[in-house]
Amino acid sequence: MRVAHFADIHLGRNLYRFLEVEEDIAKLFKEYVQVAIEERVDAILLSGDIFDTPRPLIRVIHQAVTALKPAAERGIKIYAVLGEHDYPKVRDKAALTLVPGATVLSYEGVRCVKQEVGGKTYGFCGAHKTRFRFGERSKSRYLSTLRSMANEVASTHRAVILAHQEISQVFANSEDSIDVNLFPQVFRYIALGHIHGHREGALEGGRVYAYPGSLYYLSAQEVRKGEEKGFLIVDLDRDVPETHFIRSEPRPFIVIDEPVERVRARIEAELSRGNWGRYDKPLMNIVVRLPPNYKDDVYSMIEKAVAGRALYKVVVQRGHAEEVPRSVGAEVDEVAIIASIIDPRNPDDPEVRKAAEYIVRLKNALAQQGQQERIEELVDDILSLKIWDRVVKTELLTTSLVRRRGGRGLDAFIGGGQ
Ligand SMILES: [Mn+2]
Repeated sequence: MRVAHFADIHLGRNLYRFLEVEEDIAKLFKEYVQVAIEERVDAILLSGDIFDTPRPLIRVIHQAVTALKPAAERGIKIYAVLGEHDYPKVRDKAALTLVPGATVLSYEGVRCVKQEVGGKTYGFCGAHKTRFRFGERSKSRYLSTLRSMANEVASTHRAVILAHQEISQVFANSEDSIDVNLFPQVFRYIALGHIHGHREGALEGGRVYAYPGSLYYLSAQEVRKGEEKGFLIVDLDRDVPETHFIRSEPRPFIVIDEPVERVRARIEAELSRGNWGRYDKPLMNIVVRLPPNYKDDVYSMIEKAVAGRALYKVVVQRGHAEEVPRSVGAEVDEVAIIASIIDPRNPDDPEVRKAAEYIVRLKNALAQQGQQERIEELVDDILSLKIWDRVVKTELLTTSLVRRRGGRGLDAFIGGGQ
């Protein structure tokens, strides 16, 4: 049995507000699903973040349906898990459940499904996206879920697990990482999603893990890192699953980062190379460093330099990034101050300190350009902390105790007016 493995398509991505980006992504996805059909795969795996948001526009849902329908009509199964981008933030259905033929695993009850191909049975399980920074408990719960899924498919010829997850082999410094060796042995192919570049590796017991990465450059950061774009065709029947990486053709993306006096020449040099493959123009992220007292209009200078030859975004940085102070002063302990506001009675409680630390990180991220992803992640982190329940309840309890002490009107509410 052969499968196509995609992840992090981010349909509907609104990059620098260029509609072209959304259209490019939809087109590439449809095209590579077609390639998967021609490669005669029996299933398509979607390892999360297929949509850029949990509530995509109708036209974006339509893009997913249009891309995947030809596969479903040929009897190719579609298995998916959700990522942090497309997981509903409120009680709702995931947009992917609207795609005919798609089975979203570990979302509406079904964790594993079996599929017969050529007289053999294959098992496909999907693990829910989980963050581990809130302690060992969540990690052990995750692993026990994986073990019970492994039991469901233990008797199959080959078992595959889909997970939108950070693993320590790839995300060495992330608090949310898990060692992929801990995944049950029964899963011979670990179909991962999350990072936007291609990564894969072999494990003991003839097991393979892989991130196909996204099909398209979804941020300037990915260009700086030189990520490879594409998807995987995987033969599950070999002793060790055999992966074949198919490179996609994303719109060329140029990142320029120059002091203002050099930016013009650099734009010209990049654009005069001018081979954009199937595209009429490249994407460009132009970081311009300005001296603090610079007064001229950089935006119109750049507009003239580009002259309609690129889809570009300008990021202006005044002074040099290294010189921007990250906090008010080294002697001010911002975390301690915020912790004492969150919970005046237990400012040293580790959970309170952690909440304060995330709030400081969020403040720093807000002070920088281009930290959109990081900001969203931090807001999620802060909201998922358990202390809010306790802190907010304590506050209410205090208020109602004070209230009972008597007084009238507003006095009653604020505590008896003594
Ligand atoms: Mn992700």
